[in-house]
Amino acid sequence: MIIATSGHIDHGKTVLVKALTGVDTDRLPEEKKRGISIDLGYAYAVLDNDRSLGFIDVPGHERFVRNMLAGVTGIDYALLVVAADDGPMPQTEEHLAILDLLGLSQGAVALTKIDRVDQERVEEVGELMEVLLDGTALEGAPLFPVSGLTGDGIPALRDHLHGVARDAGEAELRGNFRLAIDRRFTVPGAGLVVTGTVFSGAVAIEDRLMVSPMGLSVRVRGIHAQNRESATGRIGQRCALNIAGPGLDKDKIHRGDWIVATPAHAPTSRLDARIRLLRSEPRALHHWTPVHLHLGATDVSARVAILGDRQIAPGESALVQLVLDQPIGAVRDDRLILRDQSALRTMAGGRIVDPFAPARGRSRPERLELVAAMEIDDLAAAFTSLLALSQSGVYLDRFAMARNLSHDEAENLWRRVDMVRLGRAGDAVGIAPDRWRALREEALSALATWHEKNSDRFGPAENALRLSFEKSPRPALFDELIADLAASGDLVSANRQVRLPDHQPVMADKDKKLWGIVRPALEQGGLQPPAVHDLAGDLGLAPKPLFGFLRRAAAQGLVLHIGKNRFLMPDAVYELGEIAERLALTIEGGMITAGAFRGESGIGRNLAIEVLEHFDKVGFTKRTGDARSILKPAAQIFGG
Ligand SMILES: Nc1nc2c(ncn2[C@@H]2O[C@H](COP(=O)(O)OP(=O)(O)OP(=O)(O)O)[C@@H](O)[C@H]2O)c(=O)[nH]1
Ligand SMILES: [Mg+2]
Repeated sequence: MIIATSGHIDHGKTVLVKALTGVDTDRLPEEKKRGISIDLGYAYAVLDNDRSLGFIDVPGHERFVRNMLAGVTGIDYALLVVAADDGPMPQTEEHLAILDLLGLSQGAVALTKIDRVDQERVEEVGELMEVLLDGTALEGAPLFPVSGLTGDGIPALRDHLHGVARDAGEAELRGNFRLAIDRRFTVPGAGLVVTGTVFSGAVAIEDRLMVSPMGLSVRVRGIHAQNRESATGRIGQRCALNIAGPGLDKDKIHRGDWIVATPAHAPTSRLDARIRLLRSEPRALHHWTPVHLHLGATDVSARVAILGDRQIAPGESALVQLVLDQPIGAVRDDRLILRDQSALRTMAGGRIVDPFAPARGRSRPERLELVAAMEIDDLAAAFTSLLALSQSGVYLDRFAMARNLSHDEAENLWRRVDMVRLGRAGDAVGIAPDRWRALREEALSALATWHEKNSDRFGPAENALRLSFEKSPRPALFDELIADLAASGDLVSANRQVRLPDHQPVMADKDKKLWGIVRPALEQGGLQPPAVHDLAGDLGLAPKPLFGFLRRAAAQGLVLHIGKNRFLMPDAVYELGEIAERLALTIEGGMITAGAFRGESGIGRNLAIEVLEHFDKVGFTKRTGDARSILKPAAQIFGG
């Protein structure tokens, strides 16, 4: 468990931590000289054989609230310190407001310096604190009168903290590993060490991690968890990680960076959040107000875009989009604090709802419905609501990343939820089963309508069918739809054209006769039948009408128009596709050039280029520079 102090300057936080742990956390010469804390201090107290309590001691000075914030965003338990002689002071209230905005409900009040006052004063300040805590997340927190100097009351406070830690047990392991870096230093002989609070997941020696948001890959060489050497570290602990990696040096890493498991590395600069404006704010919060956003151990300047209503009244909670000046790492539920532009006062705080918010349409009704779904705490309920709202499906990786789900947690969720899962790993999409059924039906009825109007043709180009939808699905989703319909035998897809299985294009008698002559000639031509002009010569036909006929035949799917003036039988194109496929397998990297393809297929140079261009057009290959890679199996594109 990690406990952080908080409270006004000079109220005895550091002395209290020393009384509890024996450690003086004021180490900087400047801190010694001025007798105040400036930066975060760290101390540990042994709890039992294999566990200890971690303390983060924060500075109380109003100028160092930024440091205080870096210390308290990831803690489990707040120890609010107030001096019995002074009573509550401005940073007592500001720190309490921060703890409340962060939603910290676990904590206690330490009433320090009781050696300086009489019992009556102790009771008086106790009552003042009770009133102050009223209505906050810490309402009803126990109060411990202590003296850090005489040791009075310290055993009772210590027993209480130990009891809380024992009752809490180990934090439940969840999510990918994320640690908010608050210090980094080099240790002679060991190298670079970063320390911080583990927000989620676990880490083990030899793990590969990523410094985020910059994206630097590192390896874990050693771990200290709660100040003890350990093979692993986990959520709810403070850890020091000895890391190594190419290009790594101390000056590249700063407080505020994260060190995370690679799947959790997803920098973002637009985040939707629910925030509450402090009741004590003098004015309503307006759209596009500049602020300082504090999240994890970082702080960045940002603007607040209010979703929906154009202002937030003091004391009110609302959804906002935070538009950052630079990217940070964040996931749903990360707690945040907003301070004013000049970093003089705390204004608001809350939690991230969607770390990957869109730049456009952020306040559209459809978008607000999605945000409402994402705000649902229950994982399966939130995902099911998103599915129901998302016409073109939910990107699974994105959902898992936003919620920081580990691979197993995500797979477990996908199994529990009723959905159709589409696409390949990396950009897999989940779609609601009834939506998928509706899409299938729309495709088939649009196709039937098309056939009715064009009974003499094979069928529409896939993209034309897509565009005929009332609301056209994304191309990638539509590809999945066609593949699914083809797999179930509900339609036939070939060369990016589709037809219903029982549709036979009607051919005029005259054309039937011509086809009887042309077909054998094309078949005989194999992979390289004559161009239209030569074919006309061979068959004793006029080129122009032959060309017209071949185009009609192409519309029926009987031949394929390749290049400008050549038509091939579909089987020949399929075979050429298989040749390209085999060729790619023999080449490292799988990139085929026109020269290699020509050599392998034995067809002429011009035709080879025209065939490859046709391959690009139908989505079989993709050209990069002078070479092409294969995108899909030949059977899928040409097999229909
Ligand atoms: N008499 C008495 N003095 C105390 C007690 N606790 C702290 N002090 C004194 O109060 C002064 C401030 O104590 P610190 O512990 O440094 O206060 P702090 O809250 O850590 O101050 P910042 O970190 O600067 O916000 C020091 O001179 C302490 O000796 C106490 O219980 N009794
Ligand atoms: Mg201090």
